[in-house]
Amino acid sequence: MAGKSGKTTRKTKKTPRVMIVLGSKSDLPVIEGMYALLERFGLSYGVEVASAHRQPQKLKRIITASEKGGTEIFVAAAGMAAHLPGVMASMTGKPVIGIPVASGPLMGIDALLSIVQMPPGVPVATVAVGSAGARNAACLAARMLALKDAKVAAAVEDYRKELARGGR
Ligand code: AIR
Repeated sequence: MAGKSGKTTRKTKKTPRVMIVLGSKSDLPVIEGMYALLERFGLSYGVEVASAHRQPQKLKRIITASEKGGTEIFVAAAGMAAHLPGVMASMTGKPVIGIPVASGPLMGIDALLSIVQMPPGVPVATVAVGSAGARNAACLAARMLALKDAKVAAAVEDYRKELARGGR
């Protein structure tokens, strides 16, 4: 993780169940709220930076290695002409969740439209713009994995109960 360690990769396991890819290091603050949620849901995750436009080969390598290692869900956060989630969805058959980042002068409208308007056959599950979307990406990944994982399902239900009690 960027910050104390100065690194941009954070892994709780060698092959994380959820792989998060960012279009730029500058997107890191947007996904900060994901970590506690993913940990609460008991999901291992990794964070990589690979711009679909600036580093397409690196992106391909990340997808290939993650799939080989058993990653089940990909999350992609990017701003401006945010093609990262869509390009990732073209490279993998696993679910891809896209987080639009409000990084440019259009304040995320550009990223939202770039991510949500995928052509038929290549889906990206688009969540809200910014940090709310990042948190929902963590929740959505957990709900997907909960379908086949009772422990994750219990953690998701526990979180929902907390929300119902007024938590957020
Ligand atoms: N971006 C990077 N490569 C392609 C795109 N769309 C996005 C990043 C970031 C924004 O452009 O996801 O939100 C600005 O990136 P940077 O690196 O200039 O700060």
